[in-house]
Amino acid sequence: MRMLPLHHQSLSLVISFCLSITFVASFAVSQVQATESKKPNILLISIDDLNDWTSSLGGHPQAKTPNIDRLADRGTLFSNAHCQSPVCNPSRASMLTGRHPHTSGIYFLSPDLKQSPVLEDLDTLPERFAKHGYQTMAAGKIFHTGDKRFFQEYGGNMGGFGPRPKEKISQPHGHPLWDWGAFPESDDLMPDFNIAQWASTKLKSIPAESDKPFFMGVGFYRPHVPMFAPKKWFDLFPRNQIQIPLVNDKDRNDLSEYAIALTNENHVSPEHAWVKSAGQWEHAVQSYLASVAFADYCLGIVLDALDQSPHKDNTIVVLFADHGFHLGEKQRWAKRTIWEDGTRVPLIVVDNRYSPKQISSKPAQLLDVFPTLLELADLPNDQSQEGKSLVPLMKDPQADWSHIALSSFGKGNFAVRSERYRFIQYLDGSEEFYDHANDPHEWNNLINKKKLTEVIEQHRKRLPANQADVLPGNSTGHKAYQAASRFVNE
Ligand SMILES: [Ca+2]
Ligand SMILES: [Ca+2]
Repeated sequence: MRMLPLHHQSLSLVISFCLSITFVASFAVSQVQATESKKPNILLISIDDLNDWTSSLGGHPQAKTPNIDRLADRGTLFSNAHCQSPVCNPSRASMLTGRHPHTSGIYFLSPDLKQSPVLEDLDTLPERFAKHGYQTMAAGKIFHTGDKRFFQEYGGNMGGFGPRPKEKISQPHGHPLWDWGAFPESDDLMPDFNIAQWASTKLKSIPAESDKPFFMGVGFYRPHVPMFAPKKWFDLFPRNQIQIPLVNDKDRNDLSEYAIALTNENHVSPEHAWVKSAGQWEHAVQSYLASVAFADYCLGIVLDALDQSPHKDNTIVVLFADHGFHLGEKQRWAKRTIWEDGTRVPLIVVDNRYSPKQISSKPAQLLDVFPTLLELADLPNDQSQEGKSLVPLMKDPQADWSHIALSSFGKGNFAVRSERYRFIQYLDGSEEFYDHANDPHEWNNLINKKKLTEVIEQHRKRLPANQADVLPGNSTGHKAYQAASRFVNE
């Protein structure tokens, strides 16, 4: 529910008291105009590779995220929000330009967004706000790379994925970033802690009477691998009490060879069989929970600073993660799937003009953030945006909502998420259909259920008719896509 803006209330008071005193009344009116012309500030916070393991989303019963939950309590939590792509680069490129991967051709970790002919001349989200008078600044990871191209001031990545020990702790082989365990000694050695300090200092130093509103990006790197955090964060989750995700050993029997190849072959993450046989499953889950708790702590530093700053009541806060993450679910690890574990993300929008403590289970997408912020900041509407403003769901979380969330992993591989169901179609023509009302783990592929034929067809109709070719690159996604292609009959 939208509340009456405060200045309207005070204006009525001023007018009723001072009706006969023209001088005072005209002074009050000019004050109101000054207030109205001041745009809300924007604080955009990203947490890299955070899946639904937050207390408010319930993805893991032991997750400890008091600050994410505190933020959710202040605004609208989109509990059925999904990325456009389960990989950093295409997810962020899509969200920050307002174009689907199948429009830009950026489906994987490369190329850079400026190498897409569709995206190269578009404003990114912070650039659009800068054009409308905002002072833009960021630290950490908002874009996949090269943030300083898009913000007027860039505080740096502060060391990105952070320090690493001389020898790997937990996974002796594989990609150098793929490791987990208690490291380093203290929080101040973690880049995210320094990013939070940077944001905290900035928020307190921008004066209330600043003539420009700000757009601040704060991008945290944990829980992205390496899943390292100081030991005190591990101590919150004793290893002998860790609950591992539920896995159904027969789950893969109803998947196509293509689906299995696409999600397993040529990936850099460890194989599930190795994690189990090495006795590392509980340790990896503990490391992820510790990394999430640490990232949440860093978020808390920023929220505390906002609350202590003069901008507390005039700042819209958006928190998002760029994609999901498997920790053994469906017998796999990491990102790069278009199942629920790969696409579901935290998405919270806080704007004090709307009711707090709202949860909407309508399908929302990261692509919706751009038009939502344009509307909340009262900037010109942009019809070319491919997402939809979520403001109607901030007014009424249960409003009629015909939109779906669309995720892809390479041309021809799409997931359609509605309020209840997930439909998947792969490049080889194979399909899956899951009913979240009865099957939250997506174990039972219902694609051949006769009584669901009609509802499946409604989802199939949401697939995009036109799909850009995959722009060339040599990323993990390109390699997995290539490996699976042998199962496609021309
Ligand atoms: Ca990511
Ligand atoms: Ca299954």
